[in-house]
Amino acid sequence: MDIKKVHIVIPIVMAGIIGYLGTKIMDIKKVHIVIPIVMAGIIGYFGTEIMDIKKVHILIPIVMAGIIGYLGTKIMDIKEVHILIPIVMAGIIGYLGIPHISWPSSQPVRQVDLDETSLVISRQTDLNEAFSVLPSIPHISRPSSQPVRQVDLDETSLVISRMSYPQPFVDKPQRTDVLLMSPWLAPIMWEGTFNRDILNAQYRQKKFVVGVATFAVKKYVRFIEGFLGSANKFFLSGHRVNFYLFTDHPEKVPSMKLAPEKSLFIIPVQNYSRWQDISMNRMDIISNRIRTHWHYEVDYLYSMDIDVQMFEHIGVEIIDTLVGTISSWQYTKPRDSNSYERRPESRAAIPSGEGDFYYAASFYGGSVSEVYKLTTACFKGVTEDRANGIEAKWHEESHLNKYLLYHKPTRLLSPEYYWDEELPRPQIIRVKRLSSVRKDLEEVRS
Ligand code: UD2
Repeated sequence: MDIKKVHIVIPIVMAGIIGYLGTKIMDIKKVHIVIPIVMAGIIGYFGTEIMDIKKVHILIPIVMAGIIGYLGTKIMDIKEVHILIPIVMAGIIGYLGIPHISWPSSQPVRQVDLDETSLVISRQTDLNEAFSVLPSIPHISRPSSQPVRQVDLDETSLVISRMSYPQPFVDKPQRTDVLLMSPWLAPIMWEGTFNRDILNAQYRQKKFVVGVATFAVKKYVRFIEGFLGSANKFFLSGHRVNFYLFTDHPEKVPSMKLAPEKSLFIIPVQNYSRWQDISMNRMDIISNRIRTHWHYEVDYLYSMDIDVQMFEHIGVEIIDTLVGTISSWQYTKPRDSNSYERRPESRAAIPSGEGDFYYAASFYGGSVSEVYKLTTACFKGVTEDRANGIEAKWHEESHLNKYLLYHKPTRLLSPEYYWDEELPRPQIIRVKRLSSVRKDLEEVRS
């Protein structure tokens, strides 16, 4: 039963009966007050007992019904109208009830992590015990018998030490030439919009460990040195980072001295004859590795292409729950002319007229659990496409774009964080933090 719709239907049907009774059978004007009140009481009762609607919904239909009855007896005295007025009023009653009820959203607003179910149950027991000692006071809302979260009240608050830095002013935005916030209020990282010293001071206390997953399969081993050398210097400098390098040629990984807070883990991986499969299977490998290892090893995880180099600091401003990078190729294109997969047969399809930014698969990440959900969902799409004999336009990048459209990133990295070397740099790109390495595609993928 769709409980919400029934809330409109019941009063309309009831009101129809009221009107009918009023005009055809009883023809006693006073009854027009009594019957709708009784009926409305029933509606309200059903509303509160069955449908989880607030008590005020008893009051609204009763008052409305009183007005209906009054109008019927005192003012109009036209029997036919008794059908119409209660129906309209009942429609209003139903409509008033709706905003208080949560409608099932067409877009998921919360993703339930099935692995957390057992945790929720144990928290419920604790809370119930704690509240059972309180006296029963009827007019005070008691906590739901099903608590949905538990806040650790004993957690030590993070205090950052006194620092000297330029004062921020609300009427002096740091940048006026670029979008600083998405429509869902996710900040977009641009040079000149944040103070890295403040961020570092906050971040250091949290002692997070960040993982970076990158792949160097077949001829892409040639990019390892440039990637690791620059990442060692510029990627989360001074913070703990584990680089996880997947390769089919572990023996070709150059020996490199990394900063003390950085570690390199080399993980053998098979190769595939098609470069597209190497790229797409990254999603599956990352998802599996999170479940078996990374879940216990790192707090945040980022996936990065290997054929890149870093030229400026990429710091803790990239840390958030779900992070996407806006593609340097398509950051000004209208949504209908960029590279989304639009064929409805593909699981990566985004309907025409939809789309926020075009995200690059070369750099995305977030908390380990969010990246797990993302990679699992994207690879499921890849697998279903394979079974249906279709491959998305830009492979796993298309699936990533679909995912990030319906699971909005909590933070966005501007194209500074992946600038394609082939493009001329416009003024708004004040720094090129990370850039692709020029390559002969045919040669390197052969
Ligand atoms: C785009 C995406 C890339 C991926 C690809 C899929 C950007 C900037 N990059 O890059 O993330 O979605 O399209 O079409 O949006 N690899 C190997 N060996 C190979 C081939 C690939 O190790 O033989 C790995 C390597 O880590 C590489 C990554 O896969 O960085 C992506 O491949 P690519 O860089 O050749 O793909 P590209 O430049 O078309």
